[in-house]
Amino acid sequence: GYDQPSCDGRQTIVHLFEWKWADIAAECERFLGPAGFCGVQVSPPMEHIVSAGDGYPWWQRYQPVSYKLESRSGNEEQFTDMVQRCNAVGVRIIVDAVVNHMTGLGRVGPGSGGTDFNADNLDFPGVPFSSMDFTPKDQCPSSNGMINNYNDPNEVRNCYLVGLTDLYGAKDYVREKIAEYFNHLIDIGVMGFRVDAAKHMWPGDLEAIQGLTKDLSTAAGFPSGRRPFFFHEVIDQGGEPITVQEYFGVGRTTEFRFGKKIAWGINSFDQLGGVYDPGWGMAPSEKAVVFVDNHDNQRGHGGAGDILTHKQPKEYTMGVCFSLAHDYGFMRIMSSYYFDNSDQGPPGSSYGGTDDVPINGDGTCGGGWVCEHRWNAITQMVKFRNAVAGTQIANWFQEGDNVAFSRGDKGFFAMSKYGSFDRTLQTGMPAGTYCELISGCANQVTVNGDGTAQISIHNSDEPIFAICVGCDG
Ligand code: QV4
Ligand code: CA
Repeated sequence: GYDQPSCDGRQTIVHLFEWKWADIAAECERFLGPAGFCGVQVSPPMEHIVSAGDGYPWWQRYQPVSYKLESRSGNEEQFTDMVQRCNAVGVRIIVDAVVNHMTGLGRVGPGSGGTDFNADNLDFPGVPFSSMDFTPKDQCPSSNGMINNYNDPNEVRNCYLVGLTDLYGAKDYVREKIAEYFNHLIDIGVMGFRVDAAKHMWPGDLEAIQGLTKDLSTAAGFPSGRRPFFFHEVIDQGGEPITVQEYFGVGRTTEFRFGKKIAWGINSFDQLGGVYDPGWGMAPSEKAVVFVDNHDNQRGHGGAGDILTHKQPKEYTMGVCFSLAHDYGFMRIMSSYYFDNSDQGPPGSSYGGTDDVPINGDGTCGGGWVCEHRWNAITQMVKFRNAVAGTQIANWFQEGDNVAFSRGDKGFFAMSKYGSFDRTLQTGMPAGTYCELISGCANQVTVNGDGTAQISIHNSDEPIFAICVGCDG
């Protein structure tokens, strides 16, 4: 079904936000493949607006001009090369699909691929879309045509989101053009799609569009009959009529409440036991995509507030590592660039381009790229999550600022807020000597015949402990 990623059981994807295709290809080969990542969520690959007046912001790329693969990250040839090289090392590509709308009103061409357009005339010849392909005004209940009232689903789905020209998803031609875009990407070899602004699309329209998509490409190494993976960006924090549950028939949904729960739990460890809160309407594990932060809420856009980011490295490390150790949802890691203001594009965007991602001798990134996915503890916990896949949390322990639990009999995780912990705990694991992952196996841990082990944490930057069956660092 649409909710199953196809990456040989690997458990984590990383959003390489604003990276160029050539850099992603290199990162798959030199890092993500060996580290056991399932895939990469890439920035929207279609032609987008170019806005010098706004300082070439990152959000240019959420205003589609056409479905030509000509973006700030590269052209179609570079995109195809990336997909092939990542696939070859078992790392799959997930495309950020912006199909609720085209550009904002007032925008005119040319776009990043040189295509002309005029948003106020609803004229996008690069697809082509014309005025008949946008949601008719009489379907939008708001007085100014914009979304103002999130309590009215008709308004949320039929009006313009921040002035973005809204595609009429009920129309066969629009569905076919979107499916054609998806099928082009499937033919190139991608594994799936993050559907941007899915809350602003009718689930029935998504079902129809997805129904027109091909199975994944066997030439790209996917088993025959495999459906593309779909997850839908629906910001549901409770309190609005549109819920994630409406989208379960068309794949997974983004679970924004998880990131908030993690932030609260890192602040106060006694709340960590309830990070999955079905009583709050959170999606069940097999329907949720989870993340500590995303490209919006890390900079105060959609769903911001009470969110941990790379700006608090220690708390962020704890939040991401706890999430990776947990058994809830399908996990996405954010990989960011440093920024001073919330519109600022990636390194190099001040001149309209994007800089390469340089890798330092110690494996960290330079050039203004944060590369959270390369932070030691986070990288190690990606391996842990693969090793314990399919098991559930057991042997829960929480006391003050310390927490620990096992994943079935496959792994044991512990975290101590102030980096100082010594305790004998039941690990639920088979007797033996294990490599402690965060120390890179500098520390060896003995699990006794009765499953107990001495758990020690003495590290204030990465106050985390992890062992797992079959993990040798
Ligand atoms: C401006 C005015 C409007 C006016 C309009 C038209 O503010 O009042 O009507 O011009 O004249 C940018 C600007 C925004 C501008 C708009 C249109 O920030 O000021 O409107 O462009 O030109 C990203 C950014 C937005 C950005 C958008 C398009 O976050 O700021 O808007 O890209 O470039 C809700 C949704 C959720 C959404 C979240 C941000 O439910 O779906 O808001 N999240 C996704 C993406 C997000 C992206 C979009 C949706 C839109 O994750 O990154 O928005 O594709 O919660
Ligand atoms: Ca819409």
